[in-house]
Amino acid sequence: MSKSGEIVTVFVGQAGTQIANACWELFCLEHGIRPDGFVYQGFEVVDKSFHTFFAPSQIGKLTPRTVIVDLEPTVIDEIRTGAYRYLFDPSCLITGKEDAANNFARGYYSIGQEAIYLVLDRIRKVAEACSKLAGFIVFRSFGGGTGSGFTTLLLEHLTSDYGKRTKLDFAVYPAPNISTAVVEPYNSVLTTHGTLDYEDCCFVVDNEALYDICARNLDVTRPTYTNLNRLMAQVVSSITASLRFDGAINVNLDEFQTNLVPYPRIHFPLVTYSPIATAQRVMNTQMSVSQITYECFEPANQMVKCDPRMGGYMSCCLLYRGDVNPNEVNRSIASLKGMRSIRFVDWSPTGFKVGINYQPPLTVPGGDLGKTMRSVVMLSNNTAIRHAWAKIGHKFDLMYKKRAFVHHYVGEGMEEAVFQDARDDMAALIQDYKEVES
Ligand SMILES: Nc1nc2c(ncn2[C@@H]2O[C@H](COP(=O)(O)OP(=O)(O)OP(=O)(O)O)[C@@H](O)[C@H]2O)c(=O)[nH]1
Ligand SMILES: [Mg+2]
Repeated sequence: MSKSGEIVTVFVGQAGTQIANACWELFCLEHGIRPDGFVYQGFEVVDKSFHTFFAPSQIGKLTPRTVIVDLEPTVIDEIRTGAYRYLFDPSCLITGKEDAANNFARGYYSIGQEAIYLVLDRIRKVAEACSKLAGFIVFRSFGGGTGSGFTTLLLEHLTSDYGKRTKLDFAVYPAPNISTAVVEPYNSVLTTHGTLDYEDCCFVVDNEALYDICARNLDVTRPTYTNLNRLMAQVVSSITASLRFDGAINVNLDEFQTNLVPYPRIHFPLVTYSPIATAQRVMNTQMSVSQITYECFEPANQMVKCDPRMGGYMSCCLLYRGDVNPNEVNRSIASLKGMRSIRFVDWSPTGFKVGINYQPPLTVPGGDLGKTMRSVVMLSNNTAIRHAWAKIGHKFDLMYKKRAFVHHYVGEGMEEAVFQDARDDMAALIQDYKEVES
């Protein structure tokens, strides 16, 4: 995505909507914007880069360039009555009457088909208000019927309507301990198959990983979605910081993508964020550049549970924020390169790509994260992520062997053959990863 272009964000389903709450809360804070869309008095706006995410009106009201959609009303109704109700353009909060009932086929075929043209129309309105649309970022769960099915339908349409404009995807990977439906493995495999050719890059975030990080690093014993989403918003903020802030070594997302995606299908970078610590711990620990960089290679800090030492790195991007000295970054990387646990695949040089944004990260009042002077998000393409696909494929197989729950999908207009096609595609994806590894 080019730095000057605007980004239209689309949040889909319950997970998408609730992640929207956390993201816009944080973005508003970072850019000095009040919940009603006006800039805080006394906040001096020097850098207008954030107009990529917010559309300014003539009287100075800033409106997110966003569309939030759910096939049922209750989750979005909370925005309509909540503290941020004046922030959004009401016509961009779209709800239907009936959800997809955890069923990909309802989100993609029956219920989804009824809603898609209205949603595309609203997205068109937001896109036409951009001077130079760079692309779209979509947020959703893999497991929900709307998140999986409707997003698949949407990405297909966005591809045919907007051609080669960049499409990024933040997707919540289902975790058994907090997942809400037994059919989530079906939905996940169906949507991965359905969107593989229609998105440029997909950042997978595993709810179980978020949950464990909240419990372990942030002393939240029983994390709620709000805890998980705020952590996720922090990650999203760091990844998109270069699009919203001017900065010195401010490499744009386009360049990162070029480095991160060696083949079109191998587009699922592993995300790691550091530091993730409470205010208490932040006060007592020195979070140096080398320390936070090193922590990115700690598997427990990853947003997807898999062991990078079981695979090979194809590329590695480090996006820093705050008080970060480029020389220190170079020194940290040099010492990492000597470590045996960090193995690159044979055909890829041990290239690290670095971006630095001098605005320090912010944290929301009442949140779990302690405020730090600096932070880093690492995006690495590591072949070990195939184990996450294998895990979900295995769960799919257990149910599909018995044809369990299949009739719900067929009843909504899906042909049974789609199950096998989707599963085969996932097997092919895993095979693709194996091939690039050796
Ligand atoms: N991180 C996170 N995960 C969520 C949130 N809400 C739901 N999930 C996860 O998303 C999956 C369920 O999908 P939802 O997003 O609720 O479903 P939906 O897209 O609204 O689809 P339907 O309700 O089936 O129409 C489960 O794996 C949940 O654990 C949330 O706010 N944050
Ligand atoms: Mg729902």
